[in-house]
Amino acid sequence: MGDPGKSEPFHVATPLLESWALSQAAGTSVLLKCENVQPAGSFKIRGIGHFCQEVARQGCRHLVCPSGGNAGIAAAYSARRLGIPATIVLPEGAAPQVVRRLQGEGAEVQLAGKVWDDANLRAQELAERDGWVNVPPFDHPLIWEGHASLVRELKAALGAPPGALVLAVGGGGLLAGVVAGLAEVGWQHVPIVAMETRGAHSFNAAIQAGRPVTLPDITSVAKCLGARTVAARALACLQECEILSEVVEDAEAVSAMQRFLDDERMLVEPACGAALAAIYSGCLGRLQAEGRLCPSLASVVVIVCGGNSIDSRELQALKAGLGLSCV
Ligand code: PLV
Repeated sequence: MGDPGKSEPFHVATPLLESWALSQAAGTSVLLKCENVQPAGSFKIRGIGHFCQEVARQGCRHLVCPSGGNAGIAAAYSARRLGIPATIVLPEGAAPQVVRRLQGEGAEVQLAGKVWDDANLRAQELAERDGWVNVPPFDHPLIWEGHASLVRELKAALGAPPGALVLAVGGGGLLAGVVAGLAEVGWQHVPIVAMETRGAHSFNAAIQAGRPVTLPDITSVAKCLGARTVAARALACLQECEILSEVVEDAEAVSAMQRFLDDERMLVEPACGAALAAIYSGCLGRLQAEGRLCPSLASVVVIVCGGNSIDSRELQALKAGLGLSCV
């Protein structure tokens, strides 16, 4: 603790569990990569922990991180482990349990603007004004390098490549990290199903337009998928791997959260519900029927990205807001 020279990673190697219920729904073996059990509640600790350790080694004195929540918790957790002060900038309307968790990690919390992009501008100002190091939640090579560890764990657990990999896309950091990891282990032929919710679909919109697109607003409840513009690196990944971009409605993501809670007794954020909806809403089956994915997949890995901005009360409120109270 407090020794920036120490290089044990902050993330843990997560379980890879076959899900009976999701396998039934998909008609093929579904394996869950359980990033929800990471120390800071999501996969984010892989990349952000790595980034923070690197900048600490280079003498960083204060970290600032603009976040939808989970990147901030990963940064605050890393900062505490490294003995460096941290300021986390969240959009206004951030979940109170996230603010409490950040304060519990010893971080200072600032609220700025409506969406992540506003918080990002504020964090950049603070970094410039005060000489702090800005921790980018998704757009930095060290973040991708850290996330790539997830694929090394898959390789160690599975040996043979899965038939497909399902993940959620916000700013595209997880996608970029997974693509880097697939290249590293020689699995670049594994198709990736990249899930977003409508209203936070900046990756899909950019693909449709054939160029980077900035969404006018984030209207989805999956605020953690809400970077208005996806990282350029995420679009470059399209040249390196087979990536199938799919968009689900908020109601599909939220009912996937409820079904996952009942099936696996794990509660995740809407951002993660988007990935689970690939199975529960039948996207995977449709891609197979359309011939875009192999009709007989040996197995499918779903990255259960996790997330802290959720509790039982919030799940009820999300369902009520979407008219899903009876689900
Ligand atoms: N969340 C970022 C960006 O928010 C954050 O600040 O926490 N699943 C979960 C649970 C997440 O928290 C995020 C990103 C993603 C998926 C998407 O990851 P990305 O941005 O690397 O594509 C606005």
